[in-house]
Amino acid sequence: MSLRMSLFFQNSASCAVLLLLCFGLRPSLESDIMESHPCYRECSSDPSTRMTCGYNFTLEYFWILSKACYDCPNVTSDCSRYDCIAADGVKRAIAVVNRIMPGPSIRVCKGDSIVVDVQNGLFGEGTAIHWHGIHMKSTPWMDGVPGVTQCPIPAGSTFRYEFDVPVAGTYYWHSHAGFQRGDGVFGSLIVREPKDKKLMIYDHDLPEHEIIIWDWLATLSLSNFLNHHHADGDNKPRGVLINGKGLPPGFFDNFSENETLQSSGKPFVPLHEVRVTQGHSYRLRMISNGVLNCPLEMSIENHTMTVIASDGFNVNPVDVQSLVVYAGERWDIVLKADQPVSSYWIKFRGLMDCDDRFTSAFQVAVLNYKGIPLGTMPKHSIKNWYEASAPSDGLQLNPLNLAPGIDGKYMTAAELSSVEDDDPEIITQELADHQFYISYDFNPIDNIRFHGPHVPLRTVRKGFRLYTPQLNFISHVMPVSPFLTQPESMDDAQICSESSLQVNCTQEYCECTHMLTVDLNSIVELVLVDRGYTFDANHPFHLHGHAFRIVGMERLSKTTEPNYIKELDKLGRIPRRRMNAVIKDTVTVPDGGYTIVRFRADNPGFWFFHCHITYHVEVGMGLIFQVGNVSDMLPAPENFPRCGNYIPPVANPPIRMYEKPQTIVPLKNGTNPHHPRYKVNGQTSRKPSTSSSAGRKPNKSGGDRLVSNGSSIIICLVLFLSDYFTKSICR
Ligand SMILES: [Cu+2]
Repeated sequence: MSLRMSLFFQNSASCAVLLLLCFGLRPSLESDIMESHPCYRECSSDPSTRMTCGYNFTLEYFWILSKACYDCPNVTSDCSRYDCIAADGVKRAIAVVNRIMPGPSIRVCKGDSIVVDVQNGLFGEGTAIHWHGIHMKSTPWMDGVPGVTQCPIPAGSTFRYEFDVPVAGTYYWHSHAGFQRGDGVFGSLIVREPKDKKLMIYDHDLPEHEIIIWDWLATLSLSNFLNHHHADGDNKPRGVLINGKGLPPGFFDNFSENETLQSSGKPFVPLHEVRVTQGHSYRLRMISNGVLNCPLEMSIENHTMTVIASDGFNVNPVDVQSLVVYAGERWDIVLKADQPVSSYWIKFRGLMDCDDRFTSAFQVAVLNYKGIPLGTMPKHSIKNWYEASAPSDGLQLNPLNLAPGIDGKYMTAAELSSVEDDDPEIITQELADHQFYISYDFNPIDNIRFHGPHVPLRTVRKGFRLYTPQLNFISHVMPVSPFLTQPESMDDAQICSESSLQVNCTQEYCECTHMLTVDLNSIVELVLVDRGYTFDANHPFHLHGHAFRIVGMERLSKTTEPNYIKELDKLGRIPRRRMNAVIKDTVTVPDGGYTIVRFRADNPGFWFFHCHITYHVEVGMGLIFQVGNVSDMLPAPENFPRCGNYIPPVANPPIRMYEKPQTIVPLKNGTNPHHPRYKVNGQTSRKPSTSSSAGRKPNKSGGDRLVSNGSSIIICLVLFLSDYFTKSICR
């Protein structure tokens, strides 16, 4: 293309953007705006071209279909207005950055520096941003984990993140505080490198082909979490979003058999559209911001996908028909536009808590070839979870709860081959320097946070029973002061691990700051065991500060125990992969099986390791790795924000009133007066209600005795007298 031609096209694009702006509309793709950042450019190997790339993030609570959306989705163009977040067209509260969802994309070149000023505009709530997959080797205090690498950024204040990106790959950023990630605080972070035309098996690597997928609730996550953990609310995602767009759950419920998306005339928010030119090939960068237990099975109608990288590390390309993506994973795929010019569905089907036993959550995006008008959709509709399934005859990568070895139909992540150089010691060393068995399940234990002495697990009905996901029967609690930047505040009494605890945590609830310590530069092996007794959940584990090699994966049975695996290992029956083991930073474990990972602990600091399901990590399904001694770690910058408890000594010991502990030990199943036994499904004998249980306390014998106290007597007296006088006066 001549320079004049290219300028013409650039100017045409600018004119189009200008016209849209005149009408208060955003360009059709968010990427059209973000592409204008000077750091999104052709990458060069010349070090002098490195840039420092600046971004401003403003966090705030916001609303789907706010007034900025005018008449969206009835007027489709209104959905593209500035500040309009339309999502799937279902109103709810959200937390977002710069009033877009996903938040701003960061697109830079390998070797650049990134500076992000995060302004916390959330109401009275702290935050921190984690740069998922970036190892922060020279700036460990920028990892963005409150309590581990920094203090929460207080509401109203601004924190500047500054770090380098020495390794190219597909990453993403997200809030690591509370449930903000699930409510919209996340975005892509893509580090490109100079094109090596000999190695490239695709023609284009475009911003519009970054695709973030996640499961979506009907309300703010916190509200849903509280209902699930303190009452009988469920924890099932209602829907799925693709780059923040999608059809609402139940959209097709009243459709007749022949009715389609187009023929119905029913308004909906425009779907995410991937555009390609026939004969060209494209790198799609898939990012999962998975929130709850909802792995997503992805497939593209009539197209084979070639998987070339995961979590930022290249693999020997594999052709697959479908791919299962777990929370926190990234997958890079080459899509060849080798089909007739037309419109095709990109299908996402929810598994586990999103499957047809629960919410049947699914979503679609559109693949449109050039020549097909923008906004066109395939003539047939994908109307339900079953129609969103992947073709059954092709290879599926990263399947749910399956072991390696099912040739031709399934391929686990462990069976991929890395094309990165091997670290000889990680691969060939027979025994790692440190080996940790990390097993987990949902434990039926009286977690004092949700099953305190007044509502022990065994006394409440099924819908109210909450089983606790723990690592080695320990619930991790974040330190109040970050270990990395305030190591002097570390309180040994709060730190524990399986080996240091003196109590039987299988019987008693154990919570502490769960920490494992390893020597700097040692080889660490983690044997992750999903014991698999309670629920068929799936827990994707993410390691900060390092990537690991997957050297083993197996499903032994429906359930398993770490001791059994240890015995098998002694007998030499737990093999480790020696060559080309795939490198990742997020991995899942088959239920009733194990995944073994190895990494070189070469990044001194404190690094979080955790399940990437928000509800699980927030109740303690994580732990901290201390890599090296504190003296090995880089000191945080001067004036780095500090935090912690303020409990100064007082001159005279304060006198406090403590509640008398309740003895409810003799309570039998179903005899808790707050939760009398009753059947669900319309056969209710007596539902617990706030009014009937108010004023009742369990007595020592476990009976259901009405107790009065002084205040209730006074209230009754006031009501009686006011009633008496009202009636007297009115008569
Ligand atoms: Cu989990």
